Amino acid sequence: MTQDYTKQIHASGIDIDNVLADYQLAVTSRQVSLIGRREVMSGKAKFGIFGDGKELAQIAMAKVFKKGDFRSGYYRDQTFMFAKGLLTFEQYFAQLYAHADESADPSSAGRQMNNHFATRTIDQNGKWLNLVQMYNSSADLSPVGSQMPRLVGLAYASRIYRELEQLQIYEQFSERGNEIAFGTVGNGTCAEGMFWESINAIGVLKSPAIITILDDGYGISVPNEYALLNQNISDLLLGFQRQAPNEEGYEIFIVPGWDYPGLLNTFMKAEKMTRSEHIPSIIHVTEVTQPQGHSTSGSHERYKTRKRMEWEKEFDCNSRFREWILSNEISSSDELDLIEKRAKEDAETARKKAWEEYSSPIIDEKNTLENIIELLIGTSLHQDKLFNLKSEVKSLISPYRRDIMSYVHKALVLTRGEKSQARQQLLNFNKNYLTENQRRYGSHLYSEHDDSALKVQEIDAVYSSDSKLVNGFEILNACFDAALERDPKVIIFGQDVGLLGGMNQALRGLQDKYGELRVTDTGIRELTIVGQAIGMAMRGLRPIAELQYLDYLIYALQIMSDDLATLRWRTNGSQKAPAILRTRGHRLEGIWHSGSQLAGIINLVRGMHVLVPRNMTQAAGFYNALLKSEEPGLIIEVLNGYRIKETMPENIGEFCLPLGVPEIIQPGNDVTLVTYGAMCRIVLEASQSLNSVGIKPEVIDVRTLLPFDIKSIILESLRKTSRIVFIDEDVPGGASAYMLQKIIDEQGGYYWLDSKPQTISAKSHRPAYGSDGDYWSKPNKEIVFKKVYGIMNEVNPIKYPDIFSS
Ligand SMILES: Cc1ncc(C[n+]2csc(CCOP(=O)(O)OP(=O)(O)O)c2C)c(N)n1
Repeated sequence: MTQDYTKQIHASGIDIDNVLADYQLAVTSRQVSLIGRREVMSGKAKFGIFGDGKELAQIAMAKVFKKGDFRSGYYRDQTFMFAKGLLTFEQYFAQLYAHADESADPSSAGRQMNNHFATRTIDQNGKWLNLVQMYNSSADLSPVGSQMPRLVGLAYASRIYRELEQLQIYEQFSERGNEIAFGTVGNGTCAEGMFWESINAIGVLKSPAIITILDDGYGISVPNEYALLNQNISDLLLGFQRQAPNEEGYEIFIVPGWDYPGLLNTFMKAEKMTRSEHIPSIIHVTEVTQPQGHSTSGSHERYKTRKRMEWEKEFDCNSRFREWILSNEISSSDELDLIEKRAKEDAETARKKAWEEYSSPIIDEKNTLENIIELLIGTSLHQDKLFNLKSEVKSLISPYRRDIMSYVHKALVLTRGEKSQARQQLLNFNKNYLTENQRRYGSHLYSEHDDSALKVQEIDAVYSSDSKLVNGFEILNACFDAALERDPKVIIFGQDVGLLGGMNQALRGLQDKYGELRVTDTGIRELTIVGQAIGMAMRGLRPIAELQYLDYLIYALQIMSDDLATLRWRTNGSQKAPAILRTRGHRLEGIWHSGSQLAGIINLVRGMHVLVPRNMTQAAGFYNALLKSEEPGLIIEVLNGYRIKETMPENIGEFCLPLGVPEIIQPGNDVTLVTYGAMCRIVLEASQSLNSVGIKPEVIDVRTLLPFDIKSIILESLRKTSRIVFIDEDVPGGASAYMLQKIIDEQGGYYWLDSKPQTISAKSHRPAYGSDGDYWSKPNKEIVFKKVYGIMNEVNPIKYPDIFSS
């Protein structure tokens, strides 16, 4: 059997001489796992999760992973990362220690916990690198299964690049779609819905993915019998298996995780077929072990039987590998002992170096503070207390920066009211330290480069005497037509967008004009529609993904929040995914067609732009702006605006609206009314009624919730009116409270107030069905009138006598 494998390996071109190098890697990777756990237990790191027991499968995967390929994996993949040269042992430890420096932890600069990997796809200026010349790893996530939705897009991008002739010129992103997207996932995670949705989507999209399921029988302490029907994931997946070579579906492979030649052979077979024919594969790696248990948060002796523990020892992949090498006489036990010894030394050397590099700059900072306190002692009235403070600082052995900050704070409080050169030094240290650390942990939430949506130049819409009055949807239709024409990387997809042209006809005729791959229908799978967009955008495409209604966006909110919104930040600005999400909401009928859960959304997707245009022309201006930038954004169109007439701009494909700049849609002096989206129309109507009783509100459309009023236009208005009301259709305390906080607290609006700031929102319950249900659930023009009139009545009861209670 073994001899057969060996022959096959020879026949397939894999160099058997690499076996010892593989062994060395496997045992060194094991060593760093062991040391990693020890470091956590000794308190030098917060938490550790490791790839022990999974070494061989990852070595096999690494052998077939080529330049241009993408990994979308999970926290067990350290051996793969080592094997491809994407991670050094030192970097592995640096991440464990949370070394907040990109040169030490290139995956996240200390922002992500250990074993969360990423490789740079953009340069220091935010520009795309040549992805086909690199091994690529999309940035990992902790929520299990979340690597799957974007895998859909990473794989589908290869199909798009292969089949769309116009894309052949983008050589930095793809070599004719030859790239494979490699997913890795644990067996426990296969009980997640997003796993199944992604598997189905990849199959339907005929995309070149290889999904490796590392099956160690447990998800933390829960064995497969509680998680998977029949306890066997490859059995469950049989329905996805293609029945004949020319049929659709997956090729499914099963191989034990301790079988080195078997793994090499399986990955080779899968890779060959997937790469050349774009047939997705699933590799179920069985009989995998977890020698140190799940993570540092518990010990597996508590939930594994003695029998299982013995079995895990016997089937440990590294021990089996050693036996295989010896039985095939590839090496001697002396030589293997030597390799193991070297592995220990290498791992220990890397640990030591990583710790020194992590701790020495912090020690330097501590020393600087000590020196400043020493100087303060010479000049302060509180010498004794400062002396004690200095001793405390000195005694910090492995300080965190938070300790240093805390002592700076104490010293500043102690020396309050004093003036000296030493205190000035302390103040400077404080200021610089705050700035440095805010940057260290807070930079790159949004783009800081030329691809920022905030840097897109505003271009006015141009109209002429010939400009036509058309339905709102026709404006969008022309905008998307221009975008598809302009940039072959623009790909639009979602439910009913292809053949039907969208539920609201904004894409009518565009599939006919640009073909099925540019404007495409998808299944009903909001989560993976967004995942598809994320993965495609990570590979340089410009997806516009449609979610049919705002209410259904909640299905995708997890991945928007955890993956798309955090990507740039969690990689410290080394990856981006400029995906545009499109949906519609605000007002129609019923619970699930009129939701406006904006606070929920904007609180969860910091890192994305959230735009809420009041009409389709504004929406078009925002699509154009986002497409000129390379940042992710969500545009929420107004559901009942598609048939309202608007004038078609002459430059529909070019004009751009600025983000973060509200628009005064009705000037006035008495009270500032701040709103957005569909509420603009209602507030304008209320405003007309208010005009009739002598009140002139200034109505402002905020237009974008993220970013929010970066030019303080609302504050300017408030300075004039001294009164303000925030109005929207979210629940009480929702996005209206967000707007209030921005202006009153953040921008200091409280200073200009002569009346209590107020909010008008929908009711706490969900919107009821029908016109009456809508009226009694959402804010209407009478409510707006009443509230604003009430404010003016309080100001001047003679001029504005009470209407509603007496
Ligand atoms: C969505 C989510 N739920 C729970 C967790 C906590 N958690 C972390 S790892 C893990 C077990 C995953 O098991 P499996 O997929 O078999 O992978 P393994 O760790 O065994 O390799 C769980 C439940 C999580 N990270 N994400």
